[in-house]
Amino acid sequence: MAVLKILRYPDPRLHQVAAPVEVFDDRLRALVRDMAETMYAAPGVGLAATQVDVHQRVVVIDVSDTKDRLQVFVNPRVVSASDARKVYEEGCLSVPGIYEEVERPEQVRVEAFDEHGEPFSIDADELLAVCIQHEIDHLDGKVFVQYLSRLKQSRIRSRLLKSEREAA
Ligand code: GNR
Ligand code: NI
Repeated sequence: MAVLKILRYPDPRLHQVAAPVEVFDDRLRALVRDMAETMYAAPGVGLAATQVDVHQRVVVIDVSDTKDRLQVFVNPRVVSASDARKVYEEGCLSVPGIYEEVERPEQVRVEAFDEHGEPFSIDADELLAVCIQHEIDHLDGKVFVQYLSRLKQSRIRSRLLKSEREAA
């Protein structure tokens, strides 16, 4: 088990598109365990493999208050989305200290595989719906700040580069 290092925006590796998982082996399950440990340590409600510089389509989520309901999504796909949209104030472990409103479909149906290769489908709403869409975006190389205006994106980029310099 290990807590992995989380890439920070504007690291260009956050924009790599992750490849589908083809083999459901112990290596995948070790990655899932390390990602869960990293998410709980952060703490966060979700983590995409892209954020730990592994460019495979793996996501972990736990939106429970008790932090004992890990959900694993391998090769997740949104197969349908509600017409209704909802604005939610999002944050991201790769964009620390920044919280901004993003509008997304309120409900989504997601198909995925678990870490043993078993397919499943879920209807997500509320925070889970926000989170799974946010995580699938990471797998596609997209960070939530890309929904904001270019001015806001450039301010966020400058702020994070400055805090990186000050931390060095
Ligand atoms: O911990 C997280 N909280 C969060 C809050 C609102 C919308 C999305 C998220 S996901 C985030 C963890 C993260 O960065 N996942 O990629
Ligand atoms: Ni994120």
